Amino acid sequence: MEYPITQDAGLEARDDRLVTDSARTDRPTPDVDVVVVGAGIAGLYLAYRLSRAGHRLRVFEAGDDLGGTWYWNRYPGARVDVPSIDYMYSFDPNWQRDWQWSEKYATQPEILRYLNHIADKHDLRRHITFSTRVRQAGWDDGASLWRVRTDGGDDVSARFVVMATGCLSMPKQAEVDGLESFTGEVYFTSRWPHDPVDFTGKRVAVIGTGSSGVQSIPVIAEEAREVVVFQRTPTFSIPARNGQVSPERLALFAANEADYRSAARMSPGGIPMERSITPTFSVSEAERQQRYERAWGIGELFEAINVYADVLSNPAANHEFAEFFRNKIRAIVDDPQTASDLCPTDYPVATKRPCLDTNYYATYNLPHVRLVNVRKHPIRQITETGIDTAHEAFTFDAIVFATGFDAVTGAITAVDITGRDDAALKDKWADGPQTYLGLTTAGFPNLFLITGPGSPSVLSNMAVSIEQHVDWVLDCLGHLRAHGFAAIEPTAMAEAGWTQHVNDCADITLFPAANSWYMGANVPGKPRVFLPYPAGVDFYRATCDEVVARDYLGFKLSGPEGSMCNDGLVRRLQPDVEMILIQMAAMNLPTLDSMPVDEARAFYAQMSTTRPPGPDVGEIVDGVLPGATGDLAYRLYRPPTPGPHPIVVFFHGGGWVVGDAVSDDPLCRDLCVRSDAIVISADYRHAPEHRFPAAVDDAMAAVRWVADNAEALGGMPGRLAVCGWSAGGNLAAVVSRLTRDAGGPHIVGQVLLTPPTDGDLTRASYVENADGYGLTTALAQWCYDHYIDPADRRDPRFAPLCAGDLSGLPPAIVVTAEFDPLRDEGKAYAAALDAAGVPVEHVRARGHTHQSLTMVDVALSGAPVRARIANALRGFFLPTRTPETAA
Ligand code: NA7
Repeated sequence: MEYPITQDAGLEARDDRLVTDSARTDRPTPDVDVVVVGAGIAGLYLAYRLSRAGHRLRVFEAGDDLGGTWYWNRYPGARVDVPSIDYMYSFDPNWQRDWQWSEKYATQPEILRYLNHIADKHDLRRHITFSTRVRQAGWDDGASLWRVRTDGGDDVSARFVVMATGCLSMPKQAEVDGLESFTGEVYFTSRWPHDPVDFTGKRVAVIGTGSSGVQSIPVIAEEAREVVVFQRTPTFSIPARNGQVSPERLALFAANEADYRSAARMSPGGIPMERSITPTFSVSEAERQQRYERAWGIGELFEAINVYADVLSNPAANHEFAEFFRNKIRAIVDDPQTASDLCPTDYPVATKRPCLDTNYYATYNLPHVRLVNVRKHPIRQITETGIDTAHEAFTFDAIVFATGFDAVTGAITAVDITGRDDAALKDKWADGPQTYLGLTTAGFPNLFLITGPGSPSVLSNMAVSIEQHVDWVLDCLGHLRAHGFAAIEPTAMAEAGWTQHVNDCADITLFPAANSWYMGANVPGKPRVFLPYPAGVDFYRATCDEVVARDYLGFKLSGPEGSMCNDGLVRRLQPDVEMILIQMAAMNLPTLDSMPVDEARAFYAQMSTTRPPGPDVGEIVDGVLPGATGDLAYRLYRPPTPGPHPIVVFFHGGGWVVGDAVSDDPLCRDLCVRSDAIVISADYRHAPEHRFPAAVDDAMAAVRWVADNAEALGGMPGRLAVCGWSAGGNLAAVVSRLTRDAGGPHIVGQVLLTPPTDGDLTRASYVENADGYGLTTALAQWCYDHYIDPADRRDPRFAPLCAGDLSGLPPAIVVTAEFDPLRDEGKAYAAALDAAGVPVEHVRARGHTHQSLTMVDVALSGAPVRARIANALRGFFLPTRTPETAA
């Protein structure tokens, strides 16, 4: 179906009056406007908002009563792991008059009482059908409505379906043989009986040491005669330090609740808290240890994860923090072997859900509590009387499964949902969920997922994320009504873009390194895909709001009177690059082209002092080499491996005007270590004092000198490549051709990182990226004007793209960045090399800017591109490419 780009002329905007669908259309009137699946925190808030907005609704709930997660998870010790005061609805500002939390972390019964209180206070039960599971929901395209069937025999049509099914509500199967033969008691933490369970005097097995195990084990151990914990993966847990609600927090809250809630909405995790921007190793070890101790002492998960900015991205930072945890475990647990088994070592801290506990580790010091490491002693089977491992037969009166959930997607795909053309959602998601904003999925019109995959959900305070999603859905329904649309659905492009963006966000973190339920890794056969959105509640909310502000960007809206589609991608930059640009914009720095040259150079040098240094190399040597007219500084980076090494002559960026031999220091270190080659960053004379072709002459002189002195420098003669970024990339390309024409020195390969190749300012990339991505078109123009006269700009020593013959040039890797004014000329040069028969690899760096690929340890998304550069260099240096064999 074709959708016009703009709204149909016949559709004038209407006000927000409630107009039923039947008033607008001769299509069948559905039984209700909205079916909601689930009556947990999300379902209750939906019932509240939908009913007050005049929508006819039905809520189906499989449980016999409301509460969702808090209805089912009644195991001993079950508590929320976000402070109670943050884990509640914000829509009812009068709550303080009729509700008080008794503890910092409320127990399951107290939370359930709170939810019942809310339901009663706002008369929500009348919308809910209990003890009824939705089995099937099928989209009827002709009638433009959903047909929903339940196990109670209901057959209900609805314009919209909202899945409020929760992220941790579909329990995992037991996955152990022989359970049916066990004659004792069997419990699942996720389906705990309503009547009290008495373990007094009993021998109890607990399988699983996630949050449910960590919370329940100490409480079970208070009663039981013997407790044996079967642990597959140890967990990182910090003491909850539960008690009274903190008076400071209450005071903050009481002072201005609206501000407090608003700060939560604009925070990274849904709890008022500043995002840490301090990298771990930017402060002293003593300070770091103090900071870790403080986090351990506060007893709040978000505080702990937020100690430093790079805990979830820098392996070394993560390792140090993990070691702090392991030391705590070793200090608490008496038996060294048990302590060792309890220490997680095979995944980075916080990449599996960390836990909050009360006496968890100390429980293992009790004489009747024992830990079995099932990685060493796998469970073979459950028997009539207990559990057999490969080495031991245990006898139990009760077995408790705390084995977790088919998280985030399990409860959604458990319903047989079919969309357009009877396509099943389960099939569509067979290789992993695809959503737009975690709220909607293409091919399934009018289906909303509350805290679905691709939204912050389980990485955030669920109460805040649920409200945000429900509010967004309500606004959307209001918009559809007001504008006469009956259906909304994301486009394939928007969905693919969002799925890519979520993966991009995950890929710059350590999350994918763990076999966690965030990755779907806990369920046999489930695709390994990172499920939640990790960039934060604040960024996520801003994105959802932006989609609306841009006329429902990425959605098709349709109705009897017409349709509209404003297709596009809401996030195109790499997430870390976007964050850097936001921070730079907030600093409101002057632009180089607004300054006199000397000031620009000083400013450029000053900016370089605040960046991370890049990786350690074996040795750094500063020296001078003879340039075309005088000495030039160089810096040599030697790999830590034994030499001799191949050599890369590197030319720095800076528009021929700013920069020097050390201004691309982190990039050169990175290249050196990754490619295992000596990198010699050679300076050249700068404009405007020394205009074109001074820089070219110096670059040629540097390459000749390095080739002549390769052995003395520790290099391998004949294994010489050139590399440059920006203006330096231009010089590397120019030198490659000039050395070809001069018959030497022989260059085995050229690395051109976002190079100018003809400076044609009329290209589309100069127009599209004129502002906003660091290098502006005005700044590029400023550089060209300082460097070269307009009359010389077709000289191939400035414009390699204008060289008549590119054949026989060294093999090349050309990197272009999507949001770079220079993108199109780099692309054109790669194509020209290819056309001339030069082996060329063109890397299109998606979501990157002119500069971001050089930001080592800052824009982490650039690392895979630099890895490809290093890989290309290693290829250039293979013996088959040396002068003897190249001919
Ligand atoms: P989790 O966090 O998924 O924990 C489940 C635990 O059960 C975990 O230690 C699993 O080990 C273990 N497990 C799962 N299957 C098996 C089998 N077959 N054999 C042995 N051990 C097994 O679920 P929870 O209910 O504790 O917590 C869920 C969330 O609720 C929690 O994160 C909070 O957000 C609230 P594994 O790690 O998979 O090796």
